[in-house]
Amino acid sequence: MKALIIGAAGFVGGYLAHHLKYDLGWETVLTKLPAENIDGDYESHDLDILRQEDISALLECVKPDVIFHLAAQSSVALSWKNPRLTAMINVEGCINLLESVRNIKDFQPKILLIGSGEEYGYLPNGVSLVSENTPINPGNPYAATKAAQNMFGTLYARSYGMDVVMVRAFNHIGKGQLPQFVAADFCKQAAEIKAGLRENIIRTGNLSAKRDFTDVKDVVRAYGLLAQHGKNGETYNVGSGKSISIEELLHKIIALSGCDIFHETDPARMRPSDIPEIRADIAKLQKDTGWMPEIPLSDTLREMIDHAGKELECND
Ligand code: A2R
Repeated sequence: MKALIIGAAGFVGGYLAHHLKYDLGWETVLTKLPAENIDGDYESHDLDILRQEDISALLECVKPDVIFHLAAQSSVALSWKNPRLTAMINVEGCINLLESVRNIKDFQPKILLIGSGEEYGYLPNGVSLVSENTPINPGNPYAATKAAQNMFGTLYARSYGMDVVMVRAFNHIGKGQLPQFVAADFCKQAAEIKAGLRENIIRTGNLSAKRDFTDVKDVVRAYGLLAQHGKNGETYNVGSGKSISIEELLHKIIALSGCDIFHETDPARMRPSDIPEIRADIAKLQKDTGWMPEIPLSDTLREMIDHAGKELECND
């Protein structure tokens, strides 16, 4: 099996590349933006997904069996500041990929379009567990673009018979994640306190929201299984199926740090219009692939705190 990961220099790409090459034994080719770097022993190509002719040339040359489309503007905050850029990368970029595949004769790769649990957005009253059939109601520009990506994928599968599978990934966490995401932010702050670099107060946003967290290594295993067993034109939630409050997450991180840590609300970290609770119904994913999350949350958080501590030592 030959896989191509588009947008492999981001947070998920490294984990997915490692899983495909070393756990599944697949030939694994990566793309990155020219200014980005990729660690490890992989064939890699520079690619900007806004340049359709470059996507077509690369596909003609690599001819992958499976394409994982990770390239994105993935920051919700930046999507508010620059919705046009977000739409260009996330929607136009995806159309460029779908059109490139469609225009190559006798070429029928499986395409995994990686979207987000954010697509569900505001939920009907009393609903927190969302299946793929729950109506989507995006609450920010990033989510709107990912919803559009999902619709284009579904359309191309139905209308052109292309083998496209859509994913809605819920919060995935692991070492190496940028501190703009809540778990990585708290782990970094805890590591700084542990190292004596700051007062023992973690600054937080809204603590009452409940979210569905999964280790990124479990998430990429789901992507590998969906590439093999995901059904053409279908959307799959990828998450743990459980939710925990950000407050509970914070207390786990504090306990794992082994330090006496207090917390304080920081208005700059409060997000407007938060959705109180969301968790993924993963029955469809489990039925079609047999996937189950395996890594306990506390193992992931411990690894993240240790990694953040090591990074502080390296930056010394
Ligand atoms: O924005 P950068 O410089 O971090 O680069 C990102 C890259 N990217 C692009 N690649 C090709 N052509 C473009 N025009 C373009 N613009 C941005 O895609 C980054 O290296 C990669 C996406 O990685 P992350 O932002 O770290 O996302 P992550 O966490 O790996 O998530 C993978 C996928 C994304 O589609 C998310 O929206 C979804 O999973 O949840």
